[in-house]
Amino acid sequence: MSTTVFSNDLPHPAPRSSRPEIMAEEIIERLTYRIGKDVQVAKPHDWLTATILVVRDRIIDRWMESTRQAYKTGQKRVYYLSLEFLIGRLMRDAVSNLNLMTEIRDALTSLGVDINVIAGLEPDAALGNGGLGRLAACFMESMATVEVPAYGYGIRYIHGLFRQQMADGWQVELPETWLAHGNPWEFERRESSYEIGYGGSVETVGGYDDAPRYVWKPAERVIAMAYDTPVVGWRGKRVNTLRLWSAQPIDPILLDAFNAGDHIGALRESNKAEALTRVLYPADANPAGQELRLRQEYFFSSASLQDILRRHLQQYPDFTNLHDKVSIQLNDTHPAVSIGELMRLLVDVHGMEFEEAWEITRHTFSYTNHTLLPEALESWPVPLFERLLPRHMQLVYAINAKILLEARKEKQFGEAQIRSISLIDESGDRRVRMGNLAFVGSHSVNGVSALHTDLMKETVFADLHTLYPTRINNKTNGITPRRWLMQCNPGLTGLIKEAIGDKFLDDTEALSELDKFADDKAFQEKFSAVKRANKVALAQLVGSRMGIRLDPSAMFDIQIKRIHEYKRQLLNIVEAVALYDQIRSHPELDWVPRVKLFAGKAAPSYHNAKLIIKLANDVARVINNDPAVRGLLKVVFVPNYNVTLAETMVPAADLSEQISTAGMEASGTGNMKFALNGALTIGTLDGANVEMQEHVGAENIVIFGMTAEEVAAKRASEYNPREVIEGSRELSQALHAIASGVFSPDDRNRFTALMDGIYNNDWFMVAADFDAYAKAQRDVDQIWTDTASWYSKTIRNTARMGWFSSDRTIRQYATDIWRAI
Ligand code: NBG
Repeated sequence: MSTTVFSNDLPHPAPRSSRPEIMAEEIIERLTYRIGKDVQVAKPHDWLTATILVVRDRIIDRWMESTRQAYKTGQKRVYYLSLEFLIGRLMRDAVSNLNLMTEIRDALTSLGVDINVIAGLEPDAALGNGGLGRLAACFMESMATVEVPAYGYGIRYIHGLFRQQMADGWQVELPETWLAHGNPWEFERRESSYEIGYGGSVETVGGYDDAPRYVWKPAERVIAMAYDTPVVGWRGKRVNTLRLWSAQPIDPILLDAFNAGDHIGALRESNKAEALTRVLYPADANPAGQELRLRQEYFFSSASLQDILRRHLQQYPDFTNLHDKVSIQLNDTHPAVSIGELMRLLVDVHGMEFEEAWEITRHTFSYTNHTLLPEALESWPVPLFERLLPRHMQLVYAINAKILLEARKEKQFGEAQIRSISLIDESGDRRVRMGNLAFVGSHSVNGVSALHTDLMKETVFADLHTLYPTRINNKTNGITPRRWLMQCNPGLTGLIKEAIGDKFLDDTEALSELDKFADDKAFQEKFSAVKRANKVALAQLVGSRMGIRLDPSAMFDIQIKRIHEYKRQLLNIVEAVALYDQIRSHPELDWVPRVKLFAGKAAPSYHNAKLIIKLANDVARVINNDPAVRGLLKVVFVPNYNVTLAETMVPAADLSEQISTAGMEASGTGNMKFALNGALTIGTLDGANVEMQEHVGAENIVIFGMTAEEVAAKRASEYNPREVIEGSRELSQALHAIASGVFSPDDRNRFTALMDGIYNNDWFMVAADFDAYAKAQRDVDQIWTDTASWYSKTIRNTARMGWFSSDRTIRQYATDIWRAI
C-alpha cells in the first residue's frame, strides 16, 4: 500500500478555535478580505457568506483527517451515485452537527447580526425532485455520522428544481437560481477533470493472433469538472465529500470563428457543453425520455468511474482487488450505465479479460430500486443508445448473451421468461432496459421497504429473482433525525431532553423511554404546547405569504409530497368536498375544526397532476369564503414546496396524510418525518406505513382501505367504479359537484374529464377506497375530541419511531451490502 499520498509528518494548521470572540473576528476578516466589504456596507447576504466560510473552516480539518485516515487504514470506500441530491439549506445542519450553535449565535450577536435572519437567506439547494433525492441527502449525512468513508457523486445543476408559483390557482414553473450569490460551501477542483465522450465509432485493434481490442473513438467530447462539498456527520466525527460534476467545453471559444465575425457560432461548443448540466429534469417517478437525460446519466457515471479508478490506483497496483476496496451503490437506474462504463474502462483501457472484469464489476456494484411503476422504469431506444454510446451497446449485448446463456442452461426457462430477463426489450421498438442491466450487474438489489421488496420479487423482477434468488434484499428507508427532529423542531427536542436526557441524540431508539410519559398529564400538556407553538409558526408563514388566517387550535391535517395520481391528493380533496357538504347540511353537529394543508410540485408535463393543484385551489377558494362553514374547514395549498418549507410544516402537523394506493408507494419518507414529530398518521398499508404500524402499534395509527393484494385482485377483476360511486351518496355528491363546475364556475367543464377518470376506470382506487377513508377521518375526529387519547397516541409515535433513523438504514447497507464497517 502506498503511503506517499498522505504523510502525517507534513505540517498541519492549528485547529480552529470555537470561542465566539475568535469566530466573530474571523467573520469580520472574511467579510473584509474574502468578500471585500466593509462592515458598514455589508449586506445580510455578505454576512451569511462570511459566516459560512468561518463554519466551513471548522469542517476542513476534520475533512482532511477523514481522508487521511481512509488512506491509512485501507478501509473500503463507498460511492453513492445519484442523479439527485435534495439537500436544502446547509448552515444549520453543519453548525449543529459541529455543536457550535450557541457559539456562532453569540459571535453573530456580538456583531449585531441575527443568525435567524441570515440563515433564512441561504438558498435551498434543490438538486432533486422528491423522496429519492432527499433520501440521498439523508444518507450522505448518516454515512458521515456512522463513519463510513463515503463519497456522493452527482451533477452540479445550475438550476435546481423549478420554483412553483400560482397564477389563478394554476402551477407556473419558474427557473430556480440557487447559485445566484455563489456557493460558499463548495470547492472547485479544476485538477479533477475528466473527458467524457459521446458518439463516434468503435475500432478493432489486433485480433489476428491476440484477442481483438476495442477502441472507442468518440465524435464529441466534454470535460467533467468536480466541485466538492464537505458533509459533516453528527458531532463532527467524520466529514465525507459530495462531489458534483459540472460540464465544461474542451474549447471554451472557437477563436477563428469569433475573429471571422461569427460571435454566436464561436460559443456553440461551449453552450452545448454547459447545457448538459444546466437543469435538473423535473420528472418524479416519471420517465424523462430525452437524449439530454441519457447524456447527463452517462456524463456523471463516466466522470465518477474515472475518478474512482484513479483514486484506487493511487493506493493499489491494479484493479484485481477493486471490489474489496470499493462499493458503488446505484441510486435507482439513473447511473446504471456505470456498469457498462466500468466494463469498458477495465477491458478496453486497462486490458483486463472480459470474464474477470465482469466478476469484479458485479461484486463492486449494488443497486437500489425505488419504484415499481411500470411507466417509471427506465429504458432507452436501442438506436439512441447505440448512437450515443456505441461501445457500451456492444458491451450490453455481450453481457446479455452471457446472462441469457446462463438462464437457458441453469433454469431451463421458457421463452417468455427469457424475454423478460433480456437486457433488450423486444416487445415493440427495441429498448435497453436499465433495471435489468442494474440487476445483473450488481451483487445486491434492494428495495426500500419490506412490502416494496416483496412486490419486486413478485412483479418486475420475478424472473430475474428466480435466476438469482439471493440477490434481492430489503433496506427500509430512514430519515436523519438531525434535520428532521433536532433542527426543525428544537422545542420538541428540548422537551424530550428534559424528560429522558440526551441519549436519544446519539441513538434515536432511546426515544422509546418517552413511552412511559405517553399518559402523563403534565407531559401531554408540554407536548401539546410545543405542537401549538409550531402551528403558530406555520400559521404565521401562511398568513404572511398567502394572507390566509389559520386558527392554531384547529386540527392541522397535512399532505405534502409530489403531486401524483397514485399519491391520491385527489382522494383527500374529494373528502374535503364531502365534508364541506356535511358541515353545511348538518350545522347542528359538533364538527372538529380542521385545516387541510397541501403542498407539492407537479411535473410540468403531467397534465392531471397540474389539474389536481388547480382543483385544490378552486375548492379552497369556495370553502374558505363560504360563511356557512363558519371557519370549521379551511383548505390551503401552500406554493413552492421544498425542503425548507417542509421544515416548518412537518413539526406543525397534527395529522399526516399517507394515503397512496396500496402497492404503489415504494416507501415514503415524509410519513416517517411526521410521525417522529408527533403527528398521527392516516394511511394505507403501503410502503413503509406497514412497518410504521408494526413499530408504533396498530392502536396509534389510523389505517384504512384496500391492501396491495386487494388492489391487484380488484384490478384483475371486473371492477366497476360507477357502481361503487352510485352506492355511496357522499361520494357521488362530491364527485358530481366537482364534475359539474360548482368549484369552477368560470369553466364548468374544467374537472369533468378528471372526474370521468374515476367513474370509468379508477386505476388509483379513489372511489373504491373513499368510504373507508371518510370513515377513518371521522375516527380521527373522535380521537381528536378526546385530547388525552390524542396525545397519548402522538407521544407514542415520537417514542417509537427511532428505528426509522437513516443511521439504522446506513448501518444495514454498510454491513449487509457494502461490508464497509
Ligand atoms: C421514490 C418512491 C418513494 C420512496 C423514495 C425513496 C422514486 C423513483 N421513488 O416511495 O416513490 O420513499 O423513492 O426511496 O422517486
